[in-house]
Amino acid sequence: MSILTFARCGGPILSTVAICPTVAPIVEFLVPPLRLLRLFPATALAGALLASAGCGGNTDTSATADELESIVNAEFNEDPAESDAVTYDPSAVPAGAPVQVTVAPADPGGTTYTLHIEDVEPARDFGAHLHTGACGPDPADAGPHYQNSLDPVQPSTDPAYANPDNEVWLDLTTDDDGAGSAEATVRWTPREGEANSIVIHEHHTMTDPGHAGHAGDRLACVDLP
Ligand SMILES: [Cu+2]
Repeated sequence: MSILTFARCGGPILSTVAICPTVAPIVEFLVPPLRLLRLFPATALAGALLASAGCGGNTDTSATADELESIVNAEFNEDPAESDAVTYDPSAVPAGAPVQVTVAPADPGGTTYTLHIEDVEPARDFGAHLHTGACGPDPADAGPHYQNSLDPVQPSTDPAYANPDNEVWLDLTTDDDGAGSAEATVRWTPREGEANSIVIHEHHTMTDPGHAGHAGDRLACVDLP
């Protein structure tokens, strides 16, 4: 079983589509969720989206509304006091662009994260990770990546620790309309209070020794509940 999946072609739950192609038509119908979210209650829609992703035996990355641990729907703002989502680079992540993050339990004992952004810079790569600190006025406020097994050497650039099994990586590539999605499932649950944000970075995450986990400048940040 692939425990980590990236959605590289847009759409909120493409990795699940890859697992169960029979739900693809449903998913494509539901793909612009943030536009629908302006019309429908967020939790109900996310539940519907995620529930629609469940398909027979491959339900390890799906969740119903009841199973969602948290969901954040926000619009980026240049002032972190005004929103749960802050942009540090409005040319790439404009103020007003919507973002959705969901967190859900995944069997056995794991966690599934999804990230969906819209109206950001089209047709480009972004990196994204789970970070320890809350978003603040300074991009550095979100602190380092959350690691399940903490690298004794910080900042961590050792692929033995800075990898998508030990951290949560949500790299994505936006489509021509500026929308993009990613999903990642890890086999663990973060320690209480130690994982507080998703940071969106300049480019996809590097994996080579000395650079592993790095994805360039911090462009934006989303606070988790
Ligand atoms: Cu990061």
